[in-house]
Amino acid sequence: MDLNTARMKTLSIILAGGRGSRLKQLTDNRSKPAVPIAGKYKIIDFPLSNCINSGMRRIAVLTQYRSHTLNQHVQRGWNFLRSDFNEFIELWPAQQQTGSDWYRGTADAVYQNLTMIDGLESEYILILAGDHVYKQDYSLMLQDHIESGADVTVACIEVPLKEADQFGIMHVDENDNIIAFEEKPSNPPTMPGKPDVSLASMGIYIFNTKFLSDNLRSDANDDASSHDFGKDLIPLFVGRSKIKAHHFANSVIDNKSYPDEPYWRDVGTLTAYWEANMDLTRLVPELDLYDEEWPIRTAQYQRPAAKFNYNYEERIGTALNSVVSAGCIVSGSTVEQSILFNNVRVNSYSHVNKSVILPRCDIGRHCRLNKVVVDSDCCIPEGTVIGEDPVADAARFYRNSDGITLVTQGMIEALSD
Ligand code: ADQ
Ligand code: ADP
Repeated sequence: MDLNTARMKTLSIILAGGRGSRLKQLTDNRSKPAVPIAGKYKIIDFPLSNCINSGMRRIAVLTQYRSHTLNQHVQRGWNFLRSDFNEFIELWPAQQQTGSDWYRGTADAVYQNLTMIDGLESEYILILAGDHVYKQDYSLMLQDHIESGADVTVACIEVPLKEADQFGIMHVDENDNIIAFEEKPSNPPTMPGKPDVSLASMGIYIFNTKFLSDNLRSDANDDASSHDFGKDLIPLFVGRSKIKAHHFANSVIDNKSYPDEPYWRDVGTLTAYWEANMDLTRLVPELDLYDEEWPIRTAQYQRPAAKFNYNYEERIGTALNSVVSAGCIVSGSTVEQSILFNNVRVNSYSHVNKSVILPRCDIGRHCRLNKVVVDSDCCIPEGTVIGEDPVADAARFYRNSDGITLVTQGMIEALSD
């Protein structure tokens, strides 16, 4: 089968149902894939854009936890495919199709939709997480999968040993057959000859459809299983089925040379989320969002351009090394190494440093913010200082051990109670 036909015979399934509780109050009212990122996007825009750009345009988004804003975003921004060309992006909410359970785990989420999957008669299934920030050409991974004759191919990336306990960790032989796999091991094994590095699963899988559906059906009846790809199914295939690793570096789309691995982030924690946003304020970010060859799309709204009002007497009113989105007004204040999402206001004599300000926030006059993530729709009262006194921050807001403070609307309201 040529690659073009194979792409059209692939169903992409984006797992977008998880809560992402390590993002703390940022996922109180939205699922992790719906968390805003990089100024104008939501995290799910990355796998969705990768699918479109890879020519894999039959996409199901599986939703469950607090899915309202995610559904809204996908409906408003991602409804441009034509079903008469056999292309679609559909939302598949958990709807108790196989009993009274909600999705019990990632594998169960797919299992519960098997009737729909069977109806689509696809040859291959690409399983993606809805919460990773990266650019990848999945068609190159598909090509690899077809050429190797594998039952399942798992995308992998080298990660530092100190982070390896957060991932599924594998061993491969010289032909990239996966010969061992352990989900989130407390004592992760390292790669041969690389004592500081482990080989991690990216949670991205390509399955032959029949192989997947047979295995999901038997997993569903296994009471000992937690019905999760990483915990249950993938380890089970090792030694029994043809399970191959695909190196992420072989399916990135630009030809740059990377000192380490190409850019890929699972923005699972508040620190990782803050860092992924900060990465984009660098002089030359590793993740190039300005690359017209591989556009990252999103739901677009009509908004005016960003505006900067300079106070010539006091010489303030600018943004330095920052990403400022449409609809923002920075007036008589300084924004430094920060990300302002759409429709943010920063008022006079304020200083915003190394911070991530989500949509529609208003930072009052004379505020100082340092290493703060401000959730959407927050009005920061005049004169508020955050990021200078850890004890005061922890008492009013959520402050983590890396010194990053998260501020939400609820926390601001509690201040005036
Ligand atoms: P985790 O990221 O810990 O590990 P998980 O939290 O289960 O895996 O999330 C995977 C994806 O599935 C996420 O996009 C999440 O939103 C979604 N999801 C979770 N529960 C769901 C449910 N009930 N219904 C629908 N969607 C759901 C996985 C692998 C590891 C691998 C890492 C890489 O298990 O082996 O290393 O991904 O990040
Ligand atoms: P500050 O405390 O910085 O003075 P303001 O809320 O008064 O904050 O806004 C500062 C300036 O931003 C206004 O004087 C105006 O020039 C500009 N501004 C505010 N809202 C808008 C808007 N909707 N369209 C255009 N400019 C605006």
